[in-house]
Amino acid sequence: MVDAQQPLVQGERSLDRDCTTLSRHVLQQLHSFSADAQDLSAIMGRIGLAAKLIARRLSRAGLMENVLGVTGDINVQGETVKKMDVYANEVFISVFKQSGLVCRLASEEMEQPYYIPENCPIGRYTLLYDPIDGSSNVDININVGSIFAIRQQEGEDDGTASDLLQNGRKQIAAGYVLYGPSTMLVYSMGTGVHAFTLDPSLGEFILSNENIRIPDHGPVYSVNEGNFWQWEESIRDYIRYVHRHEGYTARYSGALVGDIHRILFQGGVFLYPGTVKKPEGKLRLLYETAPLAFLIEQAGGRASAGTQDILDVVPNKLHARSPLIIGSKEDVTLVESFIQERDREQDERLMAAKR
Ligand code: FDP
Repeated sequence: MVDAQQPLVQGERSLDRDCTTLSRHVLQQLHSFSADAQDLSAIMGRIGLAAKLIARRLSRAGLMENVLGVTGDINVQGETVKKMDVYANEVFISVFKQSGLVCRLASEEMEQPYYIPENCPIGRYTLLYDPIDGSSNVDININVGSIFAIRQQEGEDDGTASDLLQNGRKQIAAGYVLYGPSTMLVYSMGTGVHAFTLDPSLGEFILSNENIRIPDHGPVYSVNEGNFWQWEESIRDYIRYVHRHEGYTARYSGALVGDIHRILFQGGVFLYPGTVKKPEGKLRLLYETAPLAFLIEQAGGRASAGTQDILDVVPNKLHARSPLIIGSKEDVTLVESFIQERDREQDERLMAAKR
């Protein structure tokens, strides 16, 4: 007879691990079975479902008609829309329709938030997401990602979702999905950072890394150096510094999620700085830089917009952009020191000119 109190010795650990699904893990993190905790657990479960649908389509994309390539449209950001962008955007909407969980979805692919009125009386949450991050990689079968954040609706919505224009510390949860050799979902609800790997045989995300800590320093610097000519001098100073010192190595995949994933586990820094013409850079605050900043801070790293922590930046519109310097604490601080140095020199010149 099996004694229920006695642990099963053989295979016990792997069985326990296989049972730690995403939804169960959220409830464990919240230490609660309250209605609120159940809702958040269900939201994460739905995000997991969206990830599985997207992963399934990506894995067969080369064999299917009308999956790869562009739609011919230009999105609200002025960027070419890929068929996978549209599909993935619709997947997130579909999984949250009639869920009673989320009242609004805001995404890179939609100018205005998508309202699900039937959910609104009960679902106080808004999902912000980038359905396919790194979409230039889609057509060549290289890793891409999805980024998400959950925020709570604050006050009445005036029809423009202006309550979303708040700093990143208001995020309740954030994370990303990496569609790589395996599909991984990494999330935080403000209690550490945890990674799940999709087990295709079970069709479930299973806990693979709990309480991930980013190293304080790492060798990787990840930046599109083709933009060197348009950067501020301070960023060029930093890049010249790494070129002249031993111990650095460059990695840049073209998908933010992949580059951040590497840095989360191995340390280093990712930069997408502003340029002289576009000081706010390319990446979007509400559904790209703020969710990743939330995650990396939870792992013990830092995320900066140059002179301010990303999580303190308040957007002035839904699709606002921000520069991003993110990763290991020491590496982000080093990049900031080059910015401070140039700012100080500029202040001194201004003072001298006034005298
Ligand atoms: P993409 O436009 O291909 O979706 O989200 C923006 C992003 O990719 C990031 O994933 C990626 O790091 C960056 O842009 C790549 O931009 P560059 O080609 O300008 O380097």
